[in-house]
Formats: sequence, C-alpha cells, structure tokens
Amino acid sequence: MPARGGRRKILLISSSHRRPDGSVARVGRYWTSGLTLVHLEALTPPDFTCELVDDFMDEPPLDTDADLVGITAMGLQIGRAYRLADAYRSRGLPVVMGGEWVSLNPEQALEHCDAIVKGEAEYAWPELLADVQRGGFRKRVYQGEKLHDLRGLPVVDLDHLPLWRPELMRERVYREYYFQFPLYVTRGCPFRCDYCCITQFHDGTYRKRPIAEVLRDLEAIRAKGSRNVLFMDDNPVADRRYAKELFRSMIPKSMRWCSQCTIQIAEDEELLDLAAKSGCFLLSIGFETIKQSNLDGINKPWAQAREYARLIRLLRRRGIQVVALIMIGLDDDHPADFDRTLEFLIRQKVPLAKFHLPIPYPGTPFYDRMEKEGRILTRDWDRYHYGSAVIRPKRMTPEMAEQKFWATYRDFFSMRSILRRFFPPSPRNLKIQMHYLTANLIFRKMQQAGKHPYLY
Ligand code: B12
Ligand code: SF4
Repeated sequence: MPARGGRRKILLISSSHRRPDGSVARVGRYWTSGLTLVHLEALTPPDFTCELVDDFMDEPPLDTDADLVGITAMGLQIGRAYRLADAYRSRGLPVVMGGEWVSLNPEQALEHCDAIVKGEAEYAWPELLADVQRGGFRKRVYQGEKLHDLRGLPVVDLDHLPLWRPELMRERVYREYYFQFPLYVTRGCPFRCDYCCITQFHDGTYRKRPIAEVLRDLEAIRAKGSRNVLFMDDNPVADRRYAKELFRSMIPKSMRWCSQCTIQIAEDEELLDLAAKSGCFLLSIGFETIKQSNLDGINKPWAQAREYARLIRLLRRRGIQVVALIMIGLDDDHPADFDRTLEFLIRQKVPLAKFHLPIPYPGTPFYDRMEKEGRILTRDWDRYHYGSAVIRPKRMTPEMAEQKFWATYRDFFSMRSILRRFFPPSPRNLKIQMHYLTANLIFRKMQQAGKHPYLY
C-alpha cells in the first residue's frame, strides 16, 4: 500500500440499498444522519486522512486515490454494500467492513471483503490501521478485547456528516426543523427480543456515556445553530436513574430531541415528565404487536399489550408524538389481526406507524428458529425490507401477508384515518402535530404512487 504525502487515505462509505428495479435508492436532502462514519473518522489516527461518502446521497467514487476502503451497512443495505466491496476489490483495493450485519455474519461478509471489524470499533479499528501502516492486515477478523466504557470517546466533526447540508438550514422554510443532529447516550439494551440484532451485537450489555460528555456534545450542536437532536440509542431509558439524571440536566439546554425507545418510558410518570421537559417531542417505540401471545413468542414478555393504550395516552398528554413500530404477520396473527392493529392505532391517535413483516436478520435467534422450522423463503437480502414476506407466516400464505401489509399501509394513510388520528389535536405541541400531519399527507402520496413510504 503506497503512502502519499505521508498520509494514507481511507474512503469510508455508508451504503444505500437497491430498489426493486435494481437502481440505488438516493435522496437529495435528508432529515438526519447516522454517526458511524464521523465516529470512525474520529477514531482514526492522524497519520490517515478520511473521505466520507453516504451512498444514500452521493455515488461512491470507484476511481479513487484511497489506499483502503471501509464500508458500513444496515439491514437490506447489505446487498448493495457487498456489491460495492466486490467492485473495489476487483480494482485491487483492500476493503474492510463493519456494523451489526457484518459482525453477526463474519464468514458471509468475508466472501466480499478482506477484513472485518467484529463488534464495536473503538479498540479494533486503531489496531487494524496500525497493521495497515506496517504493511497490511494481519488477520481477517479484528475484534476489540473488551467493550469500551464509553468514557472519553473522541469528539466527532459534525461538519463532516455526509447527509448534513448547512446551506439548507439557511433557508427559512427549513430553519426550525431541518436536520436532527445525531448523538448517542447509551449503547445496547438489557432485553433479549429474539429478532433484535442490537442486543446480539452488544451481547446483552448496556452502557451509558458520562452525562457531562453528552452535555458537551449538545453544546456543539447548539453551536451549529440547531436545537434538534436524534439520539442514536435503541433504549435510552433502560437505566431509569441515569435517564432521569440526563433529562434533568438537559432541561436548561432547551433542546428538542427524539429517539427510538421502549415503552418503559411511559411506565414511570416522573421519567416521562422529565423527558417532556427536556425537549422530547417524538419517540419511535417498538410495540411490535397488540397480541400478548405474539409478544411472548418473540421473547418480549416484559411488554404488556393490555397496557399499550393507557401508556400511549400518557405520551400524548405530554405532547410527545409516537411513531409506532409494528410487526404484522407474527406467528399468532391471522389476516384479521392486521385490521385490528390498524383500528387500535387509529383509536389511539398514533401520528405515524411503520409496519414490518417479520424479518429474520441472520445472526439472531429469530433467524435460527425460522431456519430450523424451514420457513425462510429467500436469502435475497435486497428483499429484507419489511414489505416482503421473506419467511412463511404460520396462519396465512406469504402472498396474503404481503397483500395485507400494503392494504394496512393504504388504510393507515387514508384520509379518514388521518383525520381520525389528528383531530381533535392534543393541546400540547400543536406545531409539531401539524408537522406530522403534513408528513402523513406526503407518505399518503408516496404510497398512492406505489412506493414504500419509508424506503424512498
Ligand atoms: C441512524 C440510523 C439510521 C439512519 C441512517 C442515516 C445515514 N445513512 O446516515 C436511517 C434513518 C436512514 C436508517 C435507516 C435504516 N436502518 Co438504521 N439505524 C440507525 C441507528 C439508529 C444509528 C446508527 C449509528 O449511527 N450508530 C452509532 C454508531 C457510532 O454505531 P454503529 O453504527 O454501530 O458503528 C459502530 C460499530 O458498529 C462499528 N462499525 C459500524 N460500521 C463499521 C464499518 C467499518 C468499516 C468499521 C471498521 C466499523 C464499523 O464501529 C462503530 C463504532 O464502534 C441504528 C441503531 C444503532 N443503535 O446503531 C439503526 C440500525 C443500524 N438500522 C437498521 C436498519 C434495519 C435500517 C433500515 C434498513 C430499516 C428499513 N427501513 O428497512 C433502514 C435503511 C433504509 C435505507 N434507506 O437504506 C438496523 C440494522 C440491522 C442489521 N442487522 O443490520 C439498526 C441496528 C436498528 C435496529 N435496532 O435494528 N438508520
Ligand atoms: S427492547 Fe428493542 S433494543 Fe432491546 S432487545 Fe428488544 S428490540 Fe432490541
């Protein structure tokens, strides 16, 4: 690997996914960004320079002067990521991959790249790069000897976020809501839902960042002229004491934040009040299903379906918008359960829902179970996008599951459903509700045009 100007160059790519017609999904502007690329850049020693490309917005350059290519991918992006890896390797460039999918499926990934980072990169990436400096990879799988305690993580350069377009923020129409800056406070989750790659990836551990360091990062976002934050966490409230302390200390910062979260947040009213006061305006919550038998079946028995309606009301009362993440077509679902779920969401006035047909991510207990039961219908990862029946459902045909999936989306974004869900509005956060009303109308238009509302 030749050194140029004393510094070697790493091309870091976040992959997009392929649409059914084979084209790569692209957007012109986007409302948030992951942290992976800037975080890897921050972990890179100064004797390297990094170029960051998000394939979701820009075509990665195949003719590159980079010495090393690093690729990250999530879910159905993996097919596109493997194709990119193959393309760079065929040009003689060494390729390293990382992320949840790759970490849980090392042998599969190594068919497409020269080395992988298995698990988090904090210790493994500097070790790999030291080997690169010494002449090349010494092994194919790099894995840190221990998990990082999340203290003193390097500060990321927010200006390098590939999906962030500062010029858009200067336009009046975008000023208030454009771009939610990424930040995370915790890693992992103590639960063990059987379809979840996060708890597998972190081996059931749950770690928290020092609150002072989180507050410092919030200041950096404020310095960009924004108050909007998206936590990259999967379950920021698993340690209630920590979460309460964090939210309390965020109140004076006047931020607006959203996150993925478990419904645990609404089970403790003090926690919920603090979240609302600290600026929480939207939570994506994995309810998964309104049937307890299904919850038990996916190893999520701690979530109580009969409590969902009451807990959603508590969130709504505080003006916190809910994005309900729903799996339909689980083992105890009949076709009529799609309709029951839809009616439940409408009655609870849920502003947005993302429906998923069950997807068995390789490396999870759910995948292993589906494989053992001979129910995996395809390993074409491009189809692992939640709208395809990639496993054989128990109580309906795959065709019926897909048909009901699209019908549920259509009915969720019907005018009648939108009106029932948004009117009368709850008294708090009226502006944000109107924002999500507009989002519903946009998604309605997309799905009328035959597009998956969230896949672009
Ligand atoms: C932000 C985010 C997004 C953003 C990404 C925007 C962007 N392009 O920048 C958006 C909203 C678009 C998104 C979309 C999707 N996402 Co997403 N997303 C996340 C989220 C919340 C945070 C990612 C992040 O920044 N983490 C913080 C960084 C620092 O951690 P990290 O990525 O894990 O990286 C660390 C290590 O993994 C490792 N590493 C990772 N990659 C690499 C690469 C190399 C080369 C190396 C050396 C190391 C390395 O190093 C890092 C430091 O330790 C994660 C959940 C999570 N907690 O990570 C889900 C997550 C990654 N997403 C997931 C999925 C499934 C999707 C979708 C495919 C869902 C869908 N609709 O089908 C879509 C993709 C759609 C598309 N259009 O392509 C899954 C991945 C599942 C899997 N097995 O791969 C996750 C884990 C969520 C979950 N709980 O299931 N997502
Ligand atoms: S609660 Fe969420 S993050 Fe935790 S194991 Fe279940 S699905 Fe994964």
